[in-house]
Amino acid sequence: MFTNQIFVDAEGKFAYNIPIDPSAKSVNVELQGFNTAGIGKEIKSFTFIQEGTPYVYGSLENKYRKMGDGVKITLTANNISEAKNLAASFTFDKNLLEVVDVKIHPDLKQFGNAEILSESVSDGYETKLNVNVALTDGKVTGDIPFAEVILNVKNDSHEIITYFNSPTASFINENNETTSMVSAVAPILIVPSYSKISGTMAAPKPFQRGNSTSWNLQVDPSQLGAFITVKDQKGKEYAGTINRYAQIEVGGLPPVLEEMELTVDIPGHFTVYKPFHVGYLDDNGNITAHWNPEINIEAAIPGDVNKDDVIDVLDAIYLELNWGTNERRADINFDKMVDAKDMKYIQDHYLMKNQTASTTPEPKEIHEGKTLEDILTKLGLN
Ligand SMILES: [Ca+2]
Ligand SMILES: [Ca+2]
Repeated sequence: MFTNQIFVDAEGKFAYNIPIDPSAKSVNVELQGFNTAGIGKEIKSFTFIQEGTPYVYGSLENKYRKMGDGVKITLTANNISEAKNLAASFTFDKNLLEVVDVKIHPDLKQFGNAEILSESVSDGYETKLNVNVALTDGKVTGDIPFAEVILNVKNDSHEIITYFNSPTASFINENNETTSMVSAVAPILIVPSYSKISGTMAAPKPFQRGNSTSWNLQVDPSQLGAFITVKDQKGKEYAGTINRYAQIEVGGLPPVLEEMELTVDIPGHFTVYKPFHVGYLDDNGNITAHWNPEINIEAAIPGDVNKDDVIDVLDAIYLELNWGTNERRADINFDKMVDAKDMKYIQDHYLMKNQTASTTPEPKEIHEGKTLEDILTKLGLN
């Protein structure tokens, strides 16, 4: 359930009555803080339970973590009585976090010897961690931290708020009676170390389906020979990828505020140059990396086979030179044959300049006495 926004007063204070169903065993409440521009990364999570209810809470040593950092979660059982065995489990996104170690909490030793069993099972997008602590010669009553879980933030973790889901917990007393407990684990706020951009590339004309502008599903954009690159202000280049679904992605970008430029280079087409910004200043004035998933690429215009940002007689000459071959650079529609279909794209966009390029040469209508008409005549296309 989402509520409307709550506005703070001039002193940053607010009041809000949280509706809680008295029959619910636990109620999770989350408050997220944003400034008026919608920017914010503050989040507070609360779990409300009936007073005296046995529960397990997973607390974090530090809720802000960077990529590559360790995450220490302390599992504490509360309001338990004469427990000989404590169990807890929760799940998390396996692409963001990995298990490093699971240990008995040192505070448990005062109640006697203990053994710990842990198991992590990955399935789909999730890893499920099961933790089981057995006191071999004692029992515990009240509130006690019983286990420490050490995780690691993976290097491609761009989810700012990372949740632990499906928490379960229980304890077994000396009469072998099992009591299930309410459980919650605090979310981590991941501070990315580098930025990432992603988006979708629109289908260039030769790869469109019928009369629509969407991709012909027979075409695999990852097999077109496209080069995806980002260049930063220092001229350093970062290679990206394009997948089967025309989604582009470039990661590992430096956390900077300056403009960077994305280049999408498909053989036979105008290269698409797209300037973008991805870093931002956080509330404390620190330059912060993040993931911008909305860097979408317009459809590249077909016809520039020699990649000089204009479509002119030089492109027609290059086709003529490679006529009847499968030369990739001249095979605009990627059907493994340089023929009239490819020449048609040059004719359709003749003398066009690449609108996304900062500078372009003047298109040439004649080269060494040869015009497009001469070439078309020679190839029997007129
Ligand atoms: Ca050209
Ligand atoms: Ca072709």
